[in-house]
Amino acid sequence: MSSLDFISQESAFGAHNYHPLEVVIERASGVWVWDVEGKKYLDCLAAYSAVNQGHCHPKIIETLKQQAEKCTLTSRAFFNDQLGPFYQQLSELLGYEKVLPMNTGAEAVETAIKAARRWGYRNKGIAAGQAEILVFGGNFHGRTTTVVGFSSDDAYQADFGPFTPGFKIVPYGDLAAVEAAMNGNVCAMLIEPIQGEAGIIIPPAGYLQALRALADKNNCLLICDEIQAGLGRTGKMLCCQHENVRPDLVILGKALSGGVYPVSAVVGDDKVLSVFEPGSHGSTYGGNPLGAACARTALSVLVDEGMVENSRDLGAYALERLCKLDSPHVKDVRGLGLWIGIELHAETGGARPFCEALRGMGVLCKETHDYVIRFAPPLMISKADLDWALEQLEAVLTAPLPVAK
Ligand code: IF1
Repeated sequence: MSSLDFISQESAFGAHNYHPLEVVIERASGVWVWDVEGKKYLDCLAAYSAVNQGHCHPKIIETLKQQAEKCTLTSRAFFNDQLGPFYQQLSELLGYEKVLPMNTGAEAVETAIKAARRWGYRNKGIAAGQAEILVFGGNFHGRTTTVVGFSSDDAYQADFGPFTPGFKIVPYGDLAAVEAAMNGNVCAMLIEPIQGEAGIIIPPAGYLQALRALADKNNCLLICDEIQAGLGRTGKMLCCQHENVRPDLVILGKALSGGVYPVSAVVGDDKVLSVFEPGSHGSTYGGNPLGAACARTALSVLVDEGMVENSRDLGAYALERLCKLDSPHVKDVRGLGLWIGIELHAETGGARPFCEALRGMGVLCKETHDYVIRFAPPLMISKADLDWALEQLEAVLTAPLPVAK
């Protein structure tokens, strides 16, 4: 079958909740992917940062194979010999006492919300049913009904209501708005340290530190959603470490398993995570030995192969080079580590035709929010491959407008 055959098959039998670029990937290795016709592309999306370690990292795949042949799922009705070592490795890596494993990012966000509310009732003494969580304009934390209920984007929530109450949206980056929204019922603030889906929006310097101070002053929790920003993407293990901020809860997903298997987690101290007693929360697949084994290797290769430092160094280099670009189409270039947003002027008509032109040249990027090209290759990319990708980007951005498809 050709690419077009696969695309029509998806369109005929699948719900149309996505609008992918027209490339049908068959095979992948490191930063490279190949389509069914054998054309090779450099992946500059990295599955929205789930393959920070590169596609099909040999060590992670080896772990996957070995564990798959031994034991894949026990449920949490029994112990397994992979979960404890995963807990210890992740706790020690991030400096927290406890880990609670889930599968998808959205489930881990839900877990953090439940933890924060219980902590609010049981430790802070909030009256029953009154707990509030502050969230931020432009947020993206997943697709469950509770989570889209506090989105500020109509596309994510139109006609999916009624929604879970207890969330208050404040503008991202505005400290005074947080202070104004603060009251005795607030049990937590839930924030992305950099907003990915919103267009790689970086808050003002010192903002996270100030939120940390506000959380302490008002006895509420600071919860960082590091599902996309964490695990090396911004050039630190966690994005909040750029400001030396230690959240009460850290939410991880995506790259936690290097893109081979869904593994997510909430990491925190006993003071919060001890609100869960047996029976109060769980998941059939959460903490399964296959996922736990993959996650251990995914974390090890991130550290052992210097991917976080590579993200920091090559990210700074790429940002500097893109900032210097003299392009009539570019309004702003921003980023941290290998996570760069190139915002185009409204007159260009949007980022999609640029991503399509790049696809033709062998570079896969994805637009976000119409005007931003998101550049986020796997963190193990070499300088030579990065240079090649940047040359293609520079060529597309300095040429006349690509024709919209
Ligand atoms: C899609 C976006 C990225 C996330 C943060 C939680 C989740 C995500 C900060 C939920 C997920 C994904 C979801 C995926 C595309 C992607 C995405 F464009 F939608 F927003 F990366 F930018 N917190 N982000 O970024 O994790 O439940 O999906 O495992 O929904 O199409 P999940």
